[in-house]
Amino acid sequence: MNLLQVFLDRTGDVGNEPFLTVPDGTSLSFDDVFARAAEFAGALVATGAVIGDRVVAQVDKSTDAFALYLACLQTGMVYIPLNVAYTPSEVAFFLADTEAAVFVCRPQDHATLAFVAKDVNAVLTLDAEGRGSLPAKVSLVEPYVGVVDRADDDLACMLYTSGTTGRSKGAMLTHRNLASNAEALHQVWAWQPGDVLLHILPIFHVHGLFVALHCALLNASEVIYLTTFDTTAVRAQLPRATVMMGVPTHYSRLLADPAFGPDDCRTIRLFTSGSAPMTEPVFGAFTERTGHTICERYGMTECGIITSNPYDGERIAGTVGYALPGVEMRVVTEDGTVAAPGQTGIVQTRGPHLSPGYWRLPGKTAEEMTEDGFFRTGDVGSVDESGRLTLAGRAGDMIISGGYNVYPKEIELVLDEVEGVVETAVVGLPHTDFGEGVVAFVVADPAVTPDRLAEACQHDLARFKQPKHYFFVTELPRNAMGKVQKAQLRSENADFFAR
Ligand code: MLC
Ligand code: AMP
Repeated sequence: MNLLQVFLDRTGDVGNEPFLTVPDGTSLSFDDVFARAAEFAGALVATGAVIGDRVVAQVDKSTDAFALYLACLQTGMVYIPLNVAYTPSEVAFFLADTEAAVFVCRPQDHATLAFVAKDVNAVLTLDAEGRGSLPAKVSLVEPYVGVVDRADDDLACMLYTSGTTGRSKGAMLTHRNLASNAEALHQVWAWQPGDVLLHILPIFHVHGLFVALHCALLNASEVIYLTTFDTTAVRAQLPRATVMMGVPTHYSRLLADPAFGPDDCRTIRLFTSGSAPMTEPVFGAFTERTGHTICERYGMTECGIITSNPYDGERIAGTVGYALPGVEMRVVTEDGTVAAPGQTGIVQTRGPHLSPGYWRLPGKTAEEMTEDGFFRTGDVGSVDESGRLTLAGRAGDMIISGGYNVYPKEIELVLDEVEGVVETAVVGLPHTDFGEGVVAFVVADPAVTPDRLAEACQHDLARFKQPKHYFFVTELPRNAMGKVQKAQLRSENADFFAR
C-alpha cells in the first residue's frame, strides 16, 4: 500500500488538529500539510514527471520541504533528499546517477546548480519561507487528487550512502520498508495519544525524515518543528514536548548549557539517541542532570532502525538494545558462523525493513548480502544471552562526525589530486562536540600548504567532510603488508582536539 495512504488513514479523524508547529507558534494542521502536498503533487505532474521518476531535492528544512516528500509519495515518484551541505560537484553525481526528472533546489543555489542540472527535465526552486518556482507553479495547476496505488515493493525513496570505495550508492527504500519500520518503532516506543514530538533533526536523512516524522504521523501527533539546532530554542520548546530524538551531539550540547536541567524535561517521556555512538559519560551525565535515561537505538540508511533499547526494560549505556519486532538481527563471526553470546562479529539483518538493494548496482548489492538474505551492515558487535546488541565499531574506517558519515576514501581521493601530494590518510579523532573530528595526514612537497588542501576540498566536498586539521608527515605508518596503520594514527593523536 502507498505509505501516504497509511498516514492519511491514521490521521483521518484529526485532520484539523495541529501537525507541524513552527517556533513562532504557527501550526499547520494535518489537512493543511496534505493539501500542500497535493498542490506540489499537481506541480510535479505538470512538469511531465510520472510514476517511478526520480525527484531530487536539495532544500532547507521547512514545512514545504516535508510536503514535497509527501507529494512524491502521493504521485508514486521516488524522492531523493540531499544534504544542503553538498557541493555542486557532489550534486552533479546524484543528478546523473538517479537520472532525475525533477530537481528542486534553493533559489540562491539555482544559478550555480543550473549547469550541473542541465540534463534534468525540470529544475525548480523552493526556499525556507515557501517561495520559489515550485510554489509559484502551484497557482497555475490543479492540486493532484487521490493517491497513486503502489505495491509494497515499489520504490518510495532513495537515500545516498557512501562506501569504502568513496563512491556513493543509492539505497532504494520501498513503501513496505518505510511502513514496517515506522510501525515497529511506533510499537516499541509506546507512542501514546497526546504525544508531541520535538523535531530537531535535518530531514534529508533516515533519522529526521523517517524515524521521527513517520512515527509522529502514525500516531497523529503534533510535531514542534525546529529548522536548526540551537540549545536555547530547544530548551524553550522542550517543556511542551513528550518525545525528542537526537544524535549524541545534541545531547552533549544540551549538557554543555549549565542551566539545562530537569525542569526543561518535565513533560518528556522519551529521549532517543542514535546515528552515532552515545558515550557512557554523556549517557550518565544526562541521567544525573535530568533524571531521564536516554533510549539508544541503532540503525542505518539501508534498513532504518534495527535495534532499540527497551521502552519499559533496562536501558544500558553502550548497548543498542534488541531487534525490533519483525526484524531479524544476528552477529556472524569471521568464519561465517553465528556468534555465541558475547562473541564479536559483523551485525547482519533481514526483514521487511531491509532495502532491496543499491540503485543500479546489483554487484554491490550482492556483495553486501548473504546467501540466506541477510544484509551485512559492516558494524561490529556482540549480542548477550538475552539478545541485547552492543556495538564495538565498524569493520571499515568510516568516520561518524555529529551523526554524518564521512568516508575517508572520498576525501583522500580529493587530496591525492592536489599537485605535490604524495599520499594521504584521513581518520577521525575523538572530538567533544562531534564525537569524531575529521583530520588528514599528508605526505607532500613542502610547497603544499593547508590552505591549498582546504581549497581543493572546498570545491569537491561538503563542509562537514572537510578535514578540520592537516598533519604534514614524512611518511605514513605501514604494516608488513604495506597497509597504512590508521589505528596508530588515531591512537597517537587521540587527544588532538582536547589539546
Ligand atoms: C556541522 N558542521 C559539522 C557538522 N555539522 N562538522 C562536522 N560534523 C558535523 N556533523 C560544521 C559546519 O560545516 C560548519 O563549519 C560549522 O560546523 C557550523 O555549521 P552548522 O550547520 O551551524 O552546524 P550545527 O547546526 O551546529 O550542526 C551540528 C549538528 C548537525 C549536530 C546539529 O551536524 C546535525 O544536524 N547532525 C545530525 C545528523 C543526522 O541527522 N544524522 C542522521 C543520519 S541517519 P564551518 O567550518 O563552516 O564553521 C543515520 C541512521 C541512523 O545515521 O541510525 O539514524
Ligand atoms: P548511515 O549510513 O548514515 O545510515 O549510518 C549508519 C551507521 O551509523 C551504522 O552503520 C552505524 O555504524 C552508525 N550508527 C547508527 N546508530 C548507532 C548507534 N546507536 N551507535 C553506534 N553507531 C550507530
